[in-house]
Amino acid sequence: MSTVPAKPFVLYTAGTPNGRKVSVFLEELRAIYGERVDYDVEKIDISRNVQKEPWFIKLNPNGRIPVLVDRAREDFVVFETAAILLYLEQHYDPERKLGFDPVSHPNDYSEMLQWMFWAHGGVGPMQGQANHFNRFAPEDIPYAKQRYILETKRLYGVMEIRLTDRDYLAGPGRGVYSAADINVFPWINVHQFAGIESLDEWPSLKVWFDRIKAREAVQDGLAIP
Ligand SMILES: N[C@@H](CCC(=O)N[C@@H](CS)C(=O)NCC(=O)O)C(=O)O
Repeated sequence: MSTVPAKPFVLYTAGTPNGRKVSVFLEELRAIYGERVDYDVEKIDISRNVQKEPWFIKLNPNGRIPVLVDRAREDFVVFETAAILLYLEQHYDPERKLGFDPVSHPNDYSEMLQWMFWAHGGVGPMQGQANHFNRFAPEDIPYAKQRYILETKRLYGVMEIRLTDRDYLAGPGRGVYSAADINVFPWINVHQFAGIESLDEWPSLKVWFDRIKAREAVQDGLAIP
């Protein structure tokens, strides 16, 4: 009797921007490398706090999605989205199609890290707080609502500056599509949820957004879970 080999990864995730950073990246990898980077999806119901249950805390002490388990590397566990993308890039993108080699292209690699760290400490948490105070907070706090929306818009303006004469955030010339773009795209994708009606204020960001959104792998990644 033949057994079906397990897929190399398990992705514990939910339908949120952070979850989708990883599913988009995995779908982009799958479009290049096929079954070698296939993955099982375990949907975590964050509305029921499944991510705070003891079994999940063993995977990620921070109690948040997403988490990637790499069956092909002795069930190595990775949490924090930017760290997951960089891990996948290091081990599963030998052709460096979604990133840059730190040894042969150190400046491009540094630019990619700069934009990933910037988004990880900026757009993600600020837009997340804008969502919280505008949609979920048990009391109405106008100062907090205003502060996080304004900060999110300021950060969109930072991307606008960078993208004015470029197609992508990192890399030579007009830039090259990479983990730096995938790391922030799912947040821009839900700008309306945060109360930002349109991207018209940031025309270069809008062109970048439309270009990435049109990619088939991005559409596939956004559909998970
Ligand atoms: N810095 C973390 C943030 C992860 C995060 O905030 N995940 C959210 C969903 S987008 C979550 O799990 N929320 C549920 C909770 O905080 O309990 C990362 O990049 O992985």
